[in-house]
Amino acid sequence: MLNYLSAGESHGKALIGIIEGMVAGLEIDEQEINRELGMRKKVYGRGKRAFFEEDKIDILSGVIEGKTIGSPICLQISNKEKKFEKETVPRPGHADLPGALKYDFKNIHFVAERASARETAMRVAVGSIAKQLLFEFGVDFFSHTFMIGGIRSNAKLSDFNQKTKKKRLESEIYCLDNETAREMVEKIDEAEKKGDTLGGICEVLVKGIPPGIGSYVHYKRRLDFLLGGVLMSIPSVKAVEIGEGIQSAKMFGSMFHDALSFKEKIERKTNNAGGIEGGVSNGEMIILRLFIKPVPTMKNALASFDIVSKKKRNAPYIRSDTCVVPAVGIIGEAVSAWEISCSFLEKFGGDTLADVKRNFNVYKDRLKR
Ligand code: EPS
Repeated sequence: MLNYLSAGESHGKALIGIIEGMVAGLEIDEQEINRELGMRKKVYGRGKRAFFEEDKIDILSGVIEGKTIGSPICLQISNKEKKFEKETVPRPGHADLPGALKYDFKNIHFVAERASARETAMRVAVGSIAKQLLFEFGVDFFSHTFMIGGIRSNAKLSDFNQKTKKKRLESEIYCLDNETAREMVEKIDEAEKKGDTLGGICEVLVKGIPPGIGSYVHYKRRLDFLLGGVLMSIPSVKAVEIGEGIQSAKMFGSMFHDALSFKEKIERKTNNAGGIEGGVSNGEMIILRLFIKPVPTMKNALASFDIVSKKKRNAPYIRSDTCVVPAVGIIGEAVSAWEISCSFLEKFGGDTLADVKRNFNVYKDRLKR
């Protein structure tokens, strides 16, 4: 069983992650972890904090001579900014008020310190290790910006490769459609000028997943339950779509479901199911769309009140991100990789990477037959 725990406040000393249950013998590419941390951090629309935090991974245990040894892997990302503030006015839409009521805090920053999306830096590092495991089995991940503030990309992907990944990096907001990318950037600038924020949609794609990951036999093992839950846990994500899930509500069954044929291998002409049927991967690309709300910290602040004096106040503003949509795509890849690797090891598990490969190959042979 693969498990992980994270700790750390947004302006504390560091973020910590501990992974337990990772196989021995997996080569860990530290530079790749740092590259993905950089992609989450430095993207158009992020605030000032993203530009001075270094977000560099420090592997404290579990990896020797570049390979996992089966013992817990402890990861650390140090914070540059370490200071705790005091605040008594909650931001509408943030965890501030429900968190303060729940834990009986007079200082709302005690909530914001952990509710902050800073925590997602560690999730990207942990997810990068999960991706490195799955990459050994031909599984790969990609995300791109699909919509920002109502401006929609025309890029519709049925596949991706290294060229697609390179093209994404040419866009400052990870949008593959140059024309709309420019309009999206202008829209972010407009929001920034108005002291406002913007949401949108990003798409996360997973290819190379064999059929049979996840299970219909118990609801907690369904891959759609696991992916839906983990993606909804990313701060600002308000809805998740799998395949053409939203359109399906308006369609006839005969239009929505992906007809099957067999010519040497199983084939489907469409992938409206988004790679998951009955909570089990079906061998097609997994298509996930994340609907992201505008972040609630705004210069153009909404009405609120002081939880101590009970007096009317505007919500506080110090600094914030204007739009986090492209960063959420990178986080979405990471958390999906984590959930899929848990289900993957549940099916093919072993103590070493070689054990898992042996189990995987036996299964692949059975599928061929
Ligand atoms: C965040 C507020 C901002 C963001 C932060 C998430 O930080 P600060 O309060 O220090 O200005 O930049 O995100 C990160 C630091 C990060 O690394 O993602 C919030 O309120 O969630």
